[in-house]
Amino acid sequence: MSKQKPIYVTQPNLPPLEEFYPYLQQIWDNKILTNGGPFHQQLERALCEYLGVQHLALFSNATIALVTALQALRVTGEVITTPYSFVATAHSLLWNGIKPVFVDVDPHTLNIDPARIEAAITPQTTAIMPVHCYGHPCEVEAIQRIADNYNLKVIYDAAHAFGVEDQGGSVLRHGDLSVLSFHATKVFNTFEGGAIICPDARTKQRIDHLKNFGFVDEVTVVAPGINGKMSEINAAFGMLQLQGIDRAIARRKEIDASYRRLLEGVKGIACLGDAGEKVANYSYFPVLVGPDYPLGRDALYDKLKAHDVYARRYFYPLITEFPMYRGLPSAHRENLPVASAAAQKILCLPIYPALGLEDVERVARLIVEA
Ligand code: T4K
Repeated sequence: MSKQKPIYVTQPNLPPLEEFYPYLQQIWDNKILTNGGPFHQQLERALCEYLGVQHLALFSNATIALVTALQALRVTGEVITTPYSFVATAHSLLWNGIKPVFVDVDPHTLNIDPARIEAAITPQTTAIMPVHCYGHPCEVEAIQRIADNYNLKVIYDAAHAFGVEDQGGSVLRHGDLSVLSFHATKVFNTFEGGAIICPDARTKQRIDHLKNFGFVDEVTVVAPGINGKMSEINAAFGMLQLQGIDRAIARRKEIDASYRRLLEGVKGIACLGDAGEKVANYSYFPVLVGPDYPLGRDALYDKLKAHDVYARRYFYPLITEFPMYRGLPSAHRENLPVASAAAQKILCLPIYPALGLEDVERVARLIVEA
């Protein structure tokens, strides 16, 4: 067994601790710890500018943001979504008493296949919740056409899509709302955190009320809101993180290129391509382990682990395999052949700014020498 340092699928990007002290000092000085304080306001403005979006509401995490986004648009009944995601996507529907209806994904992007959406629409359908999986944009125009034809809302789970742009600008401008995650494992992290991106000030105001118990002022509560607020510590850290974000994404891009070079031509290993985005964020490095590869996907996962390389099988099992979903008619594997096959083949390799070229070579060598 190797004695090398462990390499995890990701490692949060952390600036030198001393750089955070002045931010903490400011919080200690003004004693505003939460409830839309100065750092919260600053970070909302700074992120709108960085991402090129109009309105953004910060949250304590993306899961609460998804739950709130559905509340904000008063989504009910059935929502069409993808089984190929982190379980929080579908959980946000169950927390709202909404029935998820799963449709299969596109084999090239592993995002929801728009060609499958129409057949899943029923009189109860009120919305579509696609996921920009691995930060690769969905077929936003096709999805919007269907939504317009059937008068459906579109809420994007954009947890992976920080900073991603298509030809027209931020991918976050599509649909009615988009939700970002700033979890420790994400491209841009605030330890825990998230945000809803919305197109107009009125919707942002409703979201701001919903994330603060429904309070409008000291004595007025307009909705059964939740506590979804981001604290000042997280927001301050976000301000600091933003300074290094371009460097962090550039470093991810180099790692992505190194993997592609080192794994090129390895029989049975297919690196997932992009989805035609103009600016990518390289948030994950997914490979598909095919039948031509000498080892099965799980054997490769175990081999890497035995050498202290902790790749992850995002997204295996499919959401539809979990007990609270598997009884749904749309969760049957025959309904989801592409997603089911991908879940058996997928392996996400380590990618994060501090991963050195020698580490990338070490991971690639283990795969090449199977
Ligand atoms: N929608 C989508 C599409 C998502 O992918 C997610 C989250 C959400 C919604 C919900 O967003 P949040 O509510 O979380 O904001 C991780 C994350 O916990 C989760 O945020 C993420 N997706 C999911 C894809 O991955 P796990 O269970 O794999 O995390 P964990 O703790 O095993 O971490 C993976 C590796 O990262 C560890 O082996 C080591 C490293 N790590 C992790 C943490 C937490 C660190 O080095 N430091 C850390 O602090 O779910």
